[in-house]
Amino acid sequence: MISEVLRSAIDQQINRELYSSYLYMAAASHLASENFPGMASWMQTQADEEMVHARKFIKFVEDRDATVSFDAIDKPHADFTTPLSAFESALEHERLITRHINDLYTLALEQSDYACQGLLQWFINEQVEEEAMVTEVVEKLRRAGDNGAALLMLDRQLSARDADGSE
Ligand code: OFO
Repeated sequence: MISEVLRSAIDQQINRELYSSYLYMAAASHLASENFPGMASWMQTQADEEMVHARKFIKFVEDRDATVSFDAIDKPHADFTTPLSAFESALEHERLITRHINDLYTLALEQSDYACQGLLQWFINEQVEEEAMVTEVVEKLRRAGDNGAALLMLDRQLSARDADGSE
């Protein structure tokens, strides 16, 4: 069994993971319409990963003999005006997710839920990777600035992202 307070906090995190997927899908669609197919593909891969994250939490709740309570997913709020602002929004979002994962871990400690701590350790490591990955793209985009050739090269490079996040 899982405590009610922890189950409810995981429900909220499931909603955040689904929102993350929605946000990355919106960014992918916007970048595709701006003719950055590589960046769009990168964002779509991330949207798919976020669904995997949501499913990981869902399965955990089910395995603990509890039921997930699904809530409405917010409209994605982010600045997609330029590739740089889209990736900066993604970075800001990942930092927020990291804070929520850390808070969940603190709660799992307070509840002495060792299984949940194990699950969350995976997410803690995942957040380190995700923040590093998005930071790298943001820095490359800042360096590219308005240079069209550099942006096209970066777009081609980002199209090579594998499902595991590596390029
Ligand atoms: Fe972006 O890692 Fe899940 O939310």
